[in-house]
Amino acid sequence: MNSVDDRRDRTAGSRNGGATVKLFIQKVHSPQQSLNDSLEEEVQAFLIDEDQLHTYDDLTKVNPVTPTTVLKCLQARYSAKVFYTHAGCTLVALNPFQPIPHLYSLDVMKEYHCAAQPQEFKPHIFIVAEEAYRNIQGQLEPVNQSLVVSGESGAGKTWTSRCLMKYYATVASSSSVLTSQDTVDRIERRVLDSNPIMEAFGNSCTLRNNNSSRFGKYIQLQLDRCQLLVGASVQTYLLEKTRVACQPANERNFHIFYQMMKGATDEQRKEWKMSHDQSFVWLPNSEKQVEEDCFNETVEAMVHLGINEEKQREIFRILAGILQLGNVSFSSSSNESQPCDLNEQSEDFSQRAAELLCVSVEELRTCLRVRTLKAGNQSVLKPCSQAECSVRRDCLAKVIYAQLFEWVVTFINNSICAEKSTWCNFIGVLDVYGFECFNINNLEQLCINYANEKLQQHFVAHYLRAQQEEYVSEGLEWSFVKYQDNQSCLDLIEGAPVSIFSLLNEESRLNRVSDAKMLRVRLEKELGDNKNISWDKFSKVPHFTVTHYAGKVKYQIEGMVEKNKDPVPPELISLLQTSDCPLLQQIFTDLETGNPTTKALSKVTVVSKFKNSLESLMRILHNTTPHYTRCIKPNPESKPLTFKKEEVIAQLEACGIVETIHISAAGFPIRVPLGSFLQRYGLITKYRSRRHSVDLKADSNNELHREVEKVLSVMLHLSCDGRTSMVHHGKTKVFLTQAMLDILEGQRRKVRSQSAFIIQCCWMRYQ
Ligand code: AOV
Ligand code: MG
Repeated sequence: MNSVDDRRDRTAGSRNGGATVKLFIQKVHSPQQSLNDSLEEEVQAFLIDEDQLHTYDDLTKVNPVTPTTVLKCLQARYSAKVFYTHAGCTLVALNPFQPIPHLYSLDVMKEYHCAAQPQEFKPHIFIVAEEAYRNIQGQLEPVNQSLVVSGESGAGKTWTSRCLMKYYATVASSSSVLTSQDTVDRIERRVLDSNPIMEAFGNSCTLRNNNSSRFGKYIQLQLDRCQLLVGASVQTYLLEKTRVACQPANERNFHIFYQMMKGATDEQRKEWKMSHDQSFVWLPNSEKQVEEDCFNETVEAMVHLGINEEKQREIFRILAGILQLGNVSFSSSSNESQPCDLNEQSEDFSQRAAELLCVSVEELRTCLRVRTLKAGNQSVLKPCSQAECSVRRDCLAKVIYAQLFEWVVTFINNSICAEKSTWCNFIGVLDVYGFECFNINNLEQLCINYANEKLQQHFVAHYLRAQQEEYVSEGLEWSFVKYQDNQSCLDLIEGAPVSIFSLLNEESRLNRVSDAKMLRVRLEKELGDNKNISWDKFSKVPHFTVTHYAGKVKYQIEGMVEKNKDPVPPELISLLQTSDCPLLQQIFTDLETGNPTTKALSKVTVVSKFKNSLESLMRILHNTTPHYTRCIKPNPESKPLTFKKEEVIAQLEACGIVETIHISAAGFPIRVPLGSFLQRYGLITKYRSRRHSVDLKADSNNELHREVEKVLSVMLHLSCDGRTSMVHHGKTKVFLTQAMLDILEGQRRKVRSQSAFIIQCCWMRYQ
């Protein structure tokens, strides 16, 4: 096969579920690629050899394949500092938690990019990257690609996504970057620079990860006809905006605030009305040294993306205003008809906040402490309780931050997105939050886990179901493996007519304070039949437990409806619209002031918005060829080279790897079109390819089938016990286990070396 054919074959394979991709590739790195000529030995070598576990490049080749052997294999590889392993169509990436010199260097990129068959190289994220890149390149009708990176918090998703982006910014660059140290320029630079900005605004130091992404993102890298990177666009999902005003114990606010505090010049501090010794309630754990606290890098990236100095000043003033706002506290007034009191310090902080946000300080103080009730044409002012004032303050900070984040993302998009006419294909990189299960879980976790259910369904639909359908259409029985279909869990969460989401929306629509106990009763009555939901009736706190594909999660009902409504008092929006800050004016101009009407509310609740954005993401994913990378966190402490089995197995189960391995191993992971099969293995029965092409004209299908059958019967005979379970002759393809492929390859090598020997003898005789 020449290299062009190789490429076609590979691309077609990945489109059909990825199996043929591995056909002539997996073999090369397999530990079974011994030089032994004996078929017996080859079969023996296929059985697990504990000393050689680290050499298994594909988990589906570990034999027998069980969660235990797979775990051992990964552990052995991790100890040997091998961090990537294939698992059928998925790549498993173990987080080394330490820099690995040279693993991602320019030279390594070059090697994978220039290789005729990158899959022959050691498993690497660059194989996935290159495969997606070539898939577009080699297709007659190009198909967009998606790289789905998943895993739990701290597993390495964002790191991997950045790595993928760097790869494309390098190999798909118009400049001759592969020979230059200066890897990126112009658009490539801007695309990469979008990362530090988005991470500064959207990432935070949590208990699980010092650089935890608090939003999901799907970035589309736009390629032109010549496969060059000409632009990109970013779609973000569900920023955890509550963090601005409320940071979980021992966690921090978004990086950008700490960057400002640590990196500000005296002049900037003055402008932001911060003294050197000022502390901020909303900036806990400032003393913690976090690598990401580099203000200069963020500002530099902003400059590259075209955020001019004036806009930067506006942004930082707004952020400083938020911090000042966080220091404002309220105390109950002695007179109930009067608004809450502000002590002297809070007077001062609110003054500074108002100045930084460019709004009237009196109006700010009023908005925070007094509610305007509308009755017909009349407005009635009602002082808020101390707790309500704090909620309003937090709400103001959250809405400003969320809108600012959106503005930043829009700006980035305007700066890096190419004109539609200039690009024709894209490679999408999806980096979303992994499955979450904490001691207390609420709406945020429900949304995050729902997103993971959706992605799992996509994975199942695309890979496992496609595999099943292919078996059936090829006349194979699909009885050897059962896969978990998570449709009933999705029905429970988002289905129609009744689901958790629909009941939450209904409750949110009612103009009353929600009662968690009543809602639990309602949920039980309406959804009690679904096997994925359960209750502990004796629990004091009302909750429900959902059985997700990745495990059970207990969700607290209290607070869910309020979070779903996510109400913003209209007075606060009106206040921000009066700001003299051009940026605030801009970001709040279009925001609706009044409370949404009851009818419209169901469309704007948090779950409705999230569901809509996820559905549009799923539509995009369905129209692309997906490539899955599962990042695994080898230990919860983020320690280098520490492998904790229990942690890893839980993650392998949670991301469906165990199931994927079962499917790939229990089935026939290698499928070869009949013609290709004969081209490669026909020589085993002395079948000549010249005759092949001539005779095929006459009776192509029957001829093909007959010849394939001949090869297979020779092979089955050779494999002694005639293991028919290792191979299946389908209507258009031959389906093989890895073991059978190894036997075939071994036999092919043997026949070839014999014929080479004969030729050599003949040649010598004629000398
Ligand atoms: P996440 O994106 O999966 O978590 P990150 O990508 O932020 O996790 O990775 C966590 C940390 O692990 C990084 O900051 C790096 O220090 C380290 N790391 C990850 N991959 C590698 C690698 N290949 N080589 C070296 N170090 C690595 V979250 O966003 O919390 O779900 O919300
Ligand atoms: Mg992340």
